[in-house]
Amino acid sequence: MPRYSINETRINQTMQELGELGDSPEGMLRVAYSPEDIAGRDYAIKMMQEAGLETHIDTAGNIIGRRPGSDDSLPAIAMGSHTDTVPKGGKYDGALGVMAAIEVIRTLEEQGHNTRHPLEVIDFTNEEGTRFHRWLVGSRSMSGLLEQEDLDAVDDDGLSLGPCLADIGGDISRIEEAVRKPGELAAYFELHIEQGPYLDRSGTPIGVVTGITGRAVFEVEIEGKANHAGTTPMSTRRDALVSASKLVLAIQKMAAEQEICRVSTVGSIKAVPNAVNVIPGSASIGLEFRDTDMEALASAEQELQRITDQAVIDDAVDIDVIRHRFTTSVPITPDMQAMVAEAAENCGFEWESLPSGAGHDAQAVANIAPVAMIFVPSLDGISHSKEEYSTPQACANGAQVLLELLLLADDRF
Ligand code: HGY
Ligand code: MN
Ligand code: MN
Repeated sequence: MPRYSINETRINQTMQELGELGDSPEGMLRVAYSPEDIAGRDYAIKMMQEAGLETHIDTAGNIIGRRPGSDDSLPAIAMGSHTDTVPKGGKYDGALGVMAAIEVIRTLEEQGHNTRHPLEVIDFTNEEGTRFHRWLVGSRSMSGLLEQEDLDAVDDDGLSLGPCLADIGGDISRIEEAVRKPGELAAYFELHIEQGPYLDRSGTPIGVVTGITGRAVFEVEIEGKANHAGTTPMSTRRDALVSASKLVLAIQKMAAEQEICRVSTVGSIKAVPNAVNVIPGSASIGLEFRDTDMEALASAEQELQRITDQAVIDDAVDIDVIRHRFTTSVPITPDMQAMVAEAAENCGFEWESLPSGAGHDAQAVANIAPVAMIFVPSLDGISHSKEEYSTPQACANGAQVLLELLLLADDRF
């Protein structure tokens, strides 16, 4: 039996209320640093304060709510995730981890339970990386993993990170102040929806995450020759979009048929001047590879270079491959996995172990603290879409296990 029970109605109410902020008929629009994101952040701060947390925003824009422990000399145990979403995303990705962490604090308050460790609830900013093609910005800032390229990044519409950070209470000129050293946090726990089909298919209520995937993000820019669509013979064309389209299929084959890495995705494509009667003079595709094995990502990068070199010859185009970002895969230690499993069992839940195909803030925080992740099922495995859904019971189950995990860690660390 769990020591305390979270309030199932309340956690689902806060999920509902947060889900209304930035909602649209096409899905959630809380893209990092946008007015919609700021509305979601303001709500998270309000809920943290109502739970009695002392809140502040660090120079990287992360929202941190803190509850003192009976022994404040101990490092804090942190829980959290992110409230920013992909464009037209879902209501549960990230949001559940932040709202459940607040629900845990509220339950401890109601029970008058003082933990030994100070506790923190963290809403990390720009986890998705929709802005600037750089993800985990808040958690990498806190974990000392930010690079100069992150600070220099300019968005598709020419905006740089500095003013965006200022809009959410951060300060790029002092961003290094957000860095926390190993030892400052005793542990970090993240509850998250699985975003894949496995728990939903097996009917298992709780996932014990064994590791978090690595990821390699690229942009490929193709230069051909713009020309008249009506008068230019097919044999003389240097069509950048045709070359890009062949690359899209070749990149899909790398995972689907050659099995070079676990998944490969081309998520964006642009043609210039994007007019039906002009042969596209230039085109670009945004793509990513994922695998828990970093060797596989290195092989994928080599194959990408090979197929683009071949395209230069075959299609008489010029090609530039831009390497945006490599994120290292992170294993969750066996003892942290065992503690999640024990928490699930104490709550009376079946559990199963599985890796995360999605990236998470926990993989950055792992650089400075022991981490553990809890998954709950995503209906039909859908995520990053307005169809994303986890049942109220799944959300409550996850929050319950998060509370139990926190109490186990507070006793043992
Ligand atoms: O893209 C991801 O894996 C995560 O949802 N940000
Ligand atoms: Mn997420
Ligand atoms: Mn996501």
